[in-house]
Amino acid sequence: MGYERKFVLVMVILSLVEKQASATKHDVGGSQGWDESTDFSSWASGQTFKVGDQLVFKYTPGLHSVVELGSESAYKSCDISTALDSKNGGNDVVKLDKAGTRYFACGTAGHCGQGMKVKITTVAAATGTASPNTPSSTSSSTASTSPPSSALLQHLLPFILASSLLGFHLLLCL
Ligand SMILES: [Cu+2]
Repeated sequence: MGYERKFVLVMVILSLVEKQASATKHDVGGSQGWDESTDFSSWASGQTFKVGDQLVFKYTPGLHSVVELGSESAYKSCDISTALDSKNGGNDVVKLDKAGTRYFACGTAGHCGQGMKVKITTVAAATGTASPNTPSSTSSSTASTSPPSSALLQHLLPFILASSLLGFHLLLCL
């Protein structure tokens, strides 16, 4: 009975650690944030956006806003009238809940034209060990470029944590 409960506890901890490791918060524009002077296309090209990740737009409220545009053409022409959604809190979180491309621009007059816009392409979350039915030959280049030792460590870490915790619990019981 008692042992079973501990096992459940360990599994809960494991799943929490795994979730923390997979979802990423992306501060849009990096340290410069959501601002006219930031080069968003080069920032975005250095990021990998996965399903479950979040975008965080940080800016001074009133100075800027975040408008989500519905199409590539609206994005290119800075046509804010077709907005799907808009936010103006200054610390706006957007969850990337599915794969695909989304377009964001600033709603302040003139800012989009000055380059204050970003195109986010979200890819399906690479789960690694959680998808054994996926043929390895079709997996993306990102999987092969990451060193196997660090990937292994990343997957072993929760187990090491959990087993040390379990050991500690058993020690207390004895
Ligand atoms: Cu702006």
